[in-house]
This record gives sequence, C-alpha cells and structure tokens, in this order.
Amino acid sequence: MSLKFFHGHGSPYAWRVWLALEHLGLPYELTVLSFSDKDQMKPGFVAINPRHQVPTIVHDGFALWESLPILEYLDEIAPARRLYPGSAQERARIRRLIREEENHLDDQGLTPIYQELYTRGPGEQPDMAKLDAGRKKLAEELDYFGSELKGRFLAGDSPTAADFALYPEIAYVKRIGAKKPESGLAGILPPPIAEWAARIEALPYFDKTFPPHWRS
Ligand SMILES: N[C@@H](CCC(=O)N[C@@H](CS)C(=O)NCC(=O)O)C(=O)O
Repeated sequence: MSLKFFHGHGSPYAWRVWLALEHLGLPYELTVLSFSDKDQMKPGFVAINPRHQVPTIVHDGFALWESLPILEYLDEIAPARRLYPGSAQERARIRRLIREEENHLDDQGLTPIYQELYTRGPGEQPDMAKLDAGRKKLAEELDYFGSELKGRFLAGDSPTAADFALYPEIAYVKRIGAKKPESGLAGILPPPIAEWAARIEALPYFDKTFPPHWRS
C-alpha cells in the first residue's frame, strides 16, 4: 500500500488528518508544503489537487482532498482503531459533532474573531462588536462541546474523528489567546475542554504533528 499525505504546518484541516493517520497507525509518506513558497500552487501539486489545498492524500494512485472525506476514507481503509467507531447511531453522532464544530464553533465563533484580528488592512482597527459577538458564541460553543464529552474524549475513552476535527480549532483558540491579548481568548477554555485538550496533547504521536513555527 502506498499512502502519501500532503500537509502544511498551521493548517487546522491538515492537522486533523495527520492526527488521524497517526492514531490509525497507517504507514504514510509525509510531504510538507510551504505556503510562503506557494508550494501548493506549483504544477506538480496542482496536477494532484486542482483546488491546491492541504490536506491531500494519494492512496495507491487515488487522490483525495477535503479533510472530512479523507477522515472517513482513512477509517475505511484502516484495519483497526476506527475513527468512527460503534453503532450507526454512535457513528452518526460523531459526524454530527464534526458538522456542529464547523458550522457553529468555527464559522460563527472562531472565524469572525480570526478575521477581525488577522485579516484587516494596515491601520484598520478590529470591529469590536464583531469580536465580542464571536467571543460570546465561541464561549457558548466551548461549553456545549464540554457537555458532549463522553468519558475522556467526545465519543468515549479513545479519540475519534470528532476529537481530531475539533482539536486544531481549540489549538487556535489557545494560540490566539496567547499571541493577541486583545482577543480576550486567554482563559476562555472551560475546564472540561482544557482538560480534554491536555489529553489530546498527551497522545504519544501529538508532538510530531505540532506546527514547528508555533513553538516560539
Ligand atoms: N474544506 C477544506 C479546507 C482546506 C483548506 O482551506 N486548506 C488551506 C490551508 S488551511 C489551503 O491549503 N490553502 C492553500 C490554498 O488555498 O492555496 C478541508 O476541510 O480540507
């Protein structure tokens, strides 16, 4: 079996896939693309993924992109340690949590905060009303996800796709909180989510997936 994984450090979507690959114990060949060198726009990569995005995998010649279909595909090709374990209802719940994370926590909470703090032009001030609304929504969603924990992780005592999809967003919350005091995100994680994040960070393969440029 040949499995190639194209990653970009700092991409929350690609980070999901890296954690999942490690958790499943699938052998893979890692290629890290540099966004600053625009590696993703180079013809060799665009020939694989015309949308020029990470994560992308190539499994025995089959190219696939979009993190969530990749997670489901990896689960199907892995011999054990399922990312979507359990009954049809338990698997549906994992998919529901991921969709909620994208639609609510990310789209309505974290993304507006990120936009206000990182994407405004030079000299432009963040819109405080939008920042406050994003922070309020984020806090509500963090409580919600805390209430959805079922044991050590979101779907029991082993991490699943729900945990790997959510974790990079939480890592961003922590990083923005540390780097931008004006975000008001420092200390926003409620204890259940802070403890859950610490459990993800204690996984034996976590360290190798951590963005190197975030260490400073
Ligand atoms: N919906 C996609 C989003 C992937 C995505 O936005 N990847 C970004 C990095 S975070 C990327 O590769 N951007 C490079 C580009 O668009 O040229 C997924 O879930 O995989």
